[in-house]
Amino acid sequence: MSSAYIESILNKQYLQKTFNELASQRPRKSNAINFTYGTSGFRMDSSKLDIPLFATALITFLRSLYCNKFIGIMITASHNPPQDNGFKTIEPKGEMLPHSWESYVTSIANSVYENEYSKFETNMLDIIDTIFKAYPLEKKDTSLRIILGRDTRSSSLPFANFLNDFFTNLTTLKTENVIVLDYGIVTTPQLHFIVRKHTADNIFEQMDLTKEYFDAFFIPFIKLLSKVAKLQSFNTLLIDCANGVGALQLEKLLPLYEKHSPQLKLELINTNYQDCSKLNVECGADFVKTNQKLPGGISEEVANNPNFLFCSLDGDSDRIIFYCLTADKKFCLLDGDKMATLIGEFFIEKLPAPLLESIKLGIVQTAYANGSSTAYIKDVLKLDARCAKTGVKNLHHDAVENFDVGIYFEANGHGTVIFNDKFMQALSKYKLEEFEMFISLINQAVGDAITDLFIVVIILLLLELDPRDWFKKYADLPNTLIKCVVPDRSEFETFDYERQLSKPIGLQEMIDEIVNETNNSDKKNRCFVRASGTEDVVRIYCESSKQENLTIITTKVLEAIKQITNK
Ligand code: 16G
Ligand code: ZN
Repeated sequence: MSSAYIESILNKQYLQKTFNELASQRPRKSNAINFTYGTSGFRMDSSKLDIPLFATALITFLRSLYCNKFIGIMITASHNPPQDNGFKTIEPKGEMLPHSWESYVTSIANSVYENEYSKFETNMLDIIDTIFKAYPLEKKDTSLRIILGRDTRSSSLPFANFLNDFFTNLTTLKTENVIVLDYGIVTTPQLHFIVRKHTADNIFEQMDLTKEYFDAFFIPFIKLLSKVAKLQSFNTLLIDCANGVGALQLEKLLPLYEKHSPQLKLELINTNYQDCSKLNVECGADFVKTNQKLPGGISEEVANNPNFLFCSLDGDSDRIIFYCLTADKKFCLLDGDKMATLIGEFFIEKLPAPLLESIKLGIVQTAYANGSSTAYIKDVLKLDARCAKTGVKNLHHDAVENFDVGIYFEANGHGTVIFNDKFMQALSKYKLEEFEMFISLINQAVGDAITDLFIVVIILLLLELDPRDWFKKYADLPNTLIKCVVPDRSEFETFDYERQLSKPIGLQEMIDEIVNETNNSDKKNRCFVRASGTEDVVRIYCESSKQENLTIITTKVLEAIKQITNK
């Protein structure tokens, strides 16, 4: 396939007209935003997303033709405030867009801004040409296959409508060769599952795949729950749905769950997904993790009830945070680090020693993992702990490359477990029926709040572990995470998995000095600065064994950043 072929099936008049409409509303070059397709796609205030949507649509169109398979687009801004939105594409097997294509979609979004629109056509075709030079393809029976999904935000439906129109009009391919399936409001992990399923089973029409998704993970959950003799430490799980899509999906699941008369009660709060202005507001995984306190919507009586375990989903249900209160009302955060170590411990406990010795089992974290969790993994669990760059895609790749069983979690509650054929073959030699059922609870494709919920609940119940004892496994070092607005965050370049800065020149040396000045004999001070991929800020993370060091360090680092960036 060459660009000539693409041009022959591209409705250029429509492309031009669509662009003209968007371009007439775009800010002039001086006010232009530099769009970046990061690990979570494009994400920002929904009013600024027209051009990124256009770029995402065009790249998805090309990607679908190139792969000749279904490509998904998820419309969501996850845990961001209600006025934001975003898009990311999902590859045929449920993965994220390949790295090289991230730069194509970024340049399409920005080329629109950088040039007068009269030059646009040439530019766009230039990019398409570059893509097909880099990825030459023979012309074959091509069809356009797109799957759409969205969260509950008010801007999500108009964006989905734009995409439906765009794909229908963009190509001169015969109608039967243009398949756009709109799955409506789904969680991000559900859309990953749906795209994977269409690819694996060669399905061309829309089906009830959200039901299949639930069956895949919910049935083993129910079966494992029935194996728990008697609930020991908690009898109710209260799920904060962040007023998002998780509420809609779990409300469908709850009646099915109750039919099985399980011992464990599931209760939903913050379920008002119909009121878009409430999404992630004073609730949800990010709110709880950042503020280390209970979300809104929990009564005093429930908070004080020792039989409750709590958890919070985020706005698109791909991450989850657990928490509980001690008898003296201390808030116990059970975050991604705690989940990773819990799962590691469960594998160690349940797998026979010879099997464990024959496989590589390890945990992948990011620079944000609390130092105590990393020490616990290495010193107590005696497992390999690796660090990857922020963004689940990076952790996923690292886990696949380095482990037979790779547990990966970001501290913010985003993660899952992956295992390879070597492990599955080794496992099949032992008759571990219960463990095999446990394995089938895991959504290996992507971090998934709903399946992570099932995993954690089952582990706690099978190990008869009180959530408060889970919390006590290790004590987090005091830590803080703050934002700093800088003139240009792209000036901040990192190495060593984002733990150190190579640019702006001189800043890392200043940070090292600040960190060393206040270090105690335990040398546990740690501080790093990285540019956010989802907001126009840089983030400063700091931890220390002494709470009072945190303010001292971050104040000085903030000053150092100001000094360097104002030069
Ligand atoms: C995105 C990432 C998440 C990461 C966060 C960091 C995906 C699907 N999502 O939400 O994993 O923790 O960005 O945000 O990769 P930041 O770059 O603004 O700190
Ligand atoms: Zn999310």
